[in-house]
Amino acid sequence: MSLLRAPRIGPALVVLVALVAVTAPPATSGSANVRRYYIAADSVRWNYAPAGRNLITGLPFGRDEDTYVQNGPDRIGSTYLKSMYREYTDATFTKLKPRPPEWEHLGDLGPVIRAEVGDTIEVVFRNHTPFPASMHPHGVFYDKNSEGAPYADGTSGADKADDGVAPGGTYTYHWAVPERAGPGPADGSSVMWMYHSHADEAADVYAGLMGVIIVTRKGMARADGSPKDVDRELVVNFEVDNENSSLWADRNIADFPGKPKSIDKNDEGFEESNLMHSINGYVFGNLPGLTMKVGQRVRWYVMGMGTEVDVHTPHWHGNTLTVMGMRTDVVSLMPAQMVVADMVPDNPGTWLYHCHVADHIHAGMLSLYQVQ
Ligand SMILES: [Cu+2]
Repeated sequence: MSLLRAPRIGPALVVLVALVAVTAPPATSGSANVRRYYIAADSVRWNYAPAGRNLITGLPFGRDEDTYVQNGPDRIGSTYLKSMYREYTDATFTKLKPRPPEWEHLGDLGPVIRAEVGDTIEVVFRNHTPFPASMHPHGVFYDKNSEGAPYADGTSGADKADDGVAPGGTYTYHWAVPERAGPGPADGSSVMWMYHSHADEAADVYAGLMGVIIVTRKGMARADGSPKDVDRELVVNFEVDNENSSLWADRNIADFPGKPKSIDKNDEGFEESNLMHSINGYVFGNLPGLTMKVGQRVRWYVMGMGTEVDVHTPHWHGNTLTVMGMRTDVVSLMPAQMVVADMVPDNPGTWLYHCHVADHIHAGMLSLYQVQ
């Protein structure tokens, strides 16, 4: 069932969504496939802290955390209307593909799009939100009619149709996956590229329109596109979601605070309360599903997004990783930077995984991962 398709978003709509996006098996499998996905931008009601408590401390939220998660007369709290990419079963866009348990941790990210070098990716995109939206991929090969970004690039007519798909509209993006979109000489068997809406780039991304493409080296992919030499894949995005700059900002103010008319949008305290220091759309340990087993070959695809405050240093407790052949337990992320880190966990337990920037720790950019 498509939950929130109407451009008009009322309280009813808000009842919706357990986010159920999905990673799909491709329409076909084998070598040189066309991998087809049906992805919509949906209007979703998203809770950054669904557990309602701080799962890092194990305690109820205190005053400092309340800044970000407590609803009130002049505070939105932890739940916001957002736009998110979600995968459907076919071109009717009536049935969401269930998101499998291993991808539960994707949170507010869209479905993982997969390809092996040599494949072509085809995305049938429908915009169910009340704002223009697009799909702009990094890394893969696209013509001007599949770039998903409006600017003065000398194109016109049909080459502009991808730039921003109108509410209710549908557009099909074609992305080729040549050698240069796959792993380079120093990479492992797969690389990750982000995709995001670029109709109104920053506001679209803050609204929630972001996901990843994983490209596997030719000859190294299973039928579903995943790398043969990896047992567990995890995708993680560190971002200060600035809800003040989201497409939905005015709508969130109108819908959630007790006294929306008393809100001064430029009030510093109000602005701070809408800076959601999140990992895949979760704060204070609420991100579920970062699970693995001792001895598994685990690949972490890590990225950042946002603005100048989005300098993040994800740090894994308990285990170490290699990045481009070098050992570490911290990686560096600037906005839109993508890093692939491999781990073979030897240390079972529940471990902290958090941004090491002090200010971001206090604001909730923390999660847990489990090694069984
Ligand atoms: Cu950070």
